Amino acid sequence: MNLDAARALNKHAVSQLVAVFEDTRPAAAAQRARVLDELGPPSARVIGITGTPGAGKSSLVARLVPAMLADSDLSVAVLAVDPASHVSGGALLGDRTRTRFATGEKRSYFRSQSNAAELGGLAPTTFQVTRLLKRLFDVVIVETVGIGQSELDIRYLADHVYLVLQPLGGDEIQFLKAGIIEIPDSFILNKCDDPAAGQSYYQLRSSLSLARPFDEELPAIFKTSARTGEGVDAVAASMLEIAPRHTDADREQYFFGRWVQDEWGATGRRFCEGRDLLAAGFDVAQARFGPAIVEWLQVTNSSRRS
Ligand SMILES: Nc1nc2c(ncn2[C@@H]2O[C@H](COP(=O)(O)OP(=O)(O)O)[C@@H](O)[C@H]2O)c(=O)[nH]1
Ligand SMILES: [Mg+2]
Repeated sequence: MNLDAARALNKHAVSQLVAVFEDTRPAAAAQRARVLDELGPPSARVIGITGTPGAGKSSLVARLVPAMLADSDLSVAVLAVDPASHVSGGALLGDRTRTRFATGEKRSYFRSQSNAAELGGLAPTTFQVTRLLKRLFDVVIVETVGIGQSELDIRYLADHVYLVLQPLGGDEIQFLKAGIIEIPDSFILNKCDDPAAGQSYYQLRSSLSLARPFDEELPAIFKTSARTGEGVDAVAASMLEIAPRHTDADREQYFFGRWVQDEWGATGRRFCEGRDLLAAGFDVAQARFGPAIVEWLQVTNSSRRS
């Protein structure tokens, strides 16, 4: 495990570390704790890019990263969480972003994850990998389809969430249904090279004021074309100014709860009640959870029998 090479953003060294953060075996938790300890506190902002498949997220990210690199001396990592199909579509969509990256550029890094376990949203290890990338890069972009529970996940994961929409030939209702209500912090109307984009922009604005009647200010709506590059610089500039939203402790609390739910269900939630499991840190809590809950169940069962 070469931490110095990873700190210097050597792609192979970074990928080796990423594998440790994607490793779901209990033993990996202790290794993660050591790596995080060595790397020190995170400093990156996490940017979420969500939207239905086909809206143009990957194409946009492939344009945004070079724009951010050109406008700053920051480093940027992209974590693309592809919809389930590891057989066909997913990997290809990831490759679309990858191939448009200048692969020789040291300051950028691309990784894709498939989220076979869930419909849309984040892969179970997405949070883990961002914990690492936030300590190596200045900006971490997470591309994901956002549906249901995962929309809340991305809000906890990211300091700012952009929802990418494409022009819809239709009315305000379609934008309302496209999930514009609460989660996104900003909107990107992509494919503005499409003649329908002008009308869609006004419909999106009016659906937003309908959906958020209590907001003092409507969130930003950017207009872009990943095809022509129009509007990309404005989005990139806004991304470089994002402020932190959650503390790492809040994030760990939230994603620990998600992990317990996924792995142990209702029994796990009950075991957590009234226990400060995170006091010893996220990774230690994860490593100890299995043995601790088994012991608790044994004690509970034997006291019930006696
Ligand atoms: N006309 C037009 N097509 C676009 C634009 N951005 C993406 N596309 C196309 O839309 C399709 C889906 O793009 P992709 O980036 O994979 O979308 P994702 O599923 O949201 O990541 C591809 O065929 C792209 O070439 C755009 O700004 N204008
Ligand atoms: Mg994509």
